[in-house]
Amino acid sequence: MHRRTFLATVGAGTTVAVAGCLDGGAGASEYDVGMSIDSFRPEELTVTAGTTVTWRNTSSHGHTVTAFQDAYPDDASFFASGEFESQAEAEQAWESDNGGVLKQGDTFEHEFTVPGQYDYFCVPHLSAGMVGTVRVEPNE
Ligand SMILES: [Cu+2]
Repeated sequence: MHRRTFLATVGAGTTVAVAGCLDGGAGASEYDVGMSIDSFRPEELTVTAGTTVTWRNTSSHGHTVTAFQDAYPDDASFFASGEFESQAEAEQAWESDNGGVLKQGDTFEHEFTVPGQYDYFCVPHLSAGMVGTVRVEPNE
């Protein structure tokens, strides 16, 4: 009897956890840029300053979101999945152990505070033309 009670408690806890998962799943489906087998969708995105952009790997292939070095406004900073400090560092990390990879369903976020154009790419699929652009307009 004691054991049965214990199992029932676990069952109830599991039900709660699953419900929480479903809620999280719905929220996680919201993103700004998705990914196909070899492209960002959309390739170009325009937002206002202060916007946090969310990328989501909506494909089954591993990708990265990696800024092109210096292809962003002077006052802005480098950004990359894996939080690397530079394009070279991100590329080296990918070469060694797929550093910075976004697997299916993974997301990456970056807040754009400085107006201007930001060009980025996917390290393993640059040769396939997997590049993207975020344009940030002044927030007035
Ligand atoms: Cu890719």
